[in-house]
Amino acid sequence: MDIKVVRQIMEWNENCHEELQQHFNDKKILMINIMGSPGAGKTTFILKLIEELKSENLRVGVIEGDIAGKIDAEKMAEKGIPVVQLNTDGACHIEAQSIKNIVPEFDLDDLDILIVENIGNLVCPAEFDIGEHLKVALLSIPEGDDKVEKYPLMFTRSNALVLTKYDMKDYFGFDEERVIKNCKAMNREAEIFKVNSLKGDGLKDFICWIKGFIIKSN
Ligand SMILES: Nc1nc2c(ncn2[C@@H]2O[C@H](COP(=O)(O)OP(=O)(O)OP(=O)(O)O)[C@@H](O)[C@H]2O)c(=O)[nH]1
Ligand SMILES: [Mg+2]
Ligand SMILES: [Zn+2]
Repeated sequence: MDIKVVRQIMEWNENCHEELQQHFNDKKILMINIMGSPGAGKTTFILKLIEELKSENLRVGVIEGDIAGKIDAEKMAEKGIPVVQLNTDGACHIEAQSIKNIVPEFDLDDLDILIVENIGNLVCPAEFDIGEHLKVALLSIPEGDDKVEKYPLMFTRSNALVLTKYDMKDYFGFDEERVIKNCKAMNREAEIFKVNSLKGDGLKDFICWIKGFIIKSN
């Protein structure tokens, strides 16, 4: 399968977040922006999530954001998932204009959900709205239980915090209460999920939550 690769060019001023969101509403697409550090488990989470969503007849497309290469897009394509690779050539976040440029590559009438895997970075992806309905921050257990305090914007602006690699919890002395307390203190509405993406444990709760946002066709 040939993977379309699009480059992000940072020469615009227009913020088309609201226009994009309206377009997704018109097309009845739920758009989810997945963020987190390099290696937090974003791709593994998305792959397992889509596997489970498929069994519920929900159709998902993916935009894979990476500074370079198409390793993650290839993983999606292998599973027959409609995917476009966005390469930022060094930029450490995705902007709305890039999403606007890429959206025509998808047949939105054939999708229910569009997922963006943002650049691996706990800092500036949180600053940019990219047409999404939901921002989801992934924090993996091995990264440590102080990250919510050290990178507050990510956890303040996200609708959900997913603790990934939850199967590793006993090996890293991870103080889950500390993380939840700090996250809730800065973002009372944040949903919190605990997931092992290798096996899918904990994904059901996440799916149940996003289903509340799926825009029904009729
Ligand atoms: N034990 C365990 N390992 C996991 C889990 N999720 C991901 N991993 C592993 O963590 C590593 C990184 O996972 P990726 O899904 O590639 O992480 P990513 O956030 O997409 O990484 P970048 O795209 O490079 O930022 C891989 O070796 C995965 O197999 C999990 O729930 N449990
Ligand atoms: Mg990835
Ligand atoms: Zn950046």
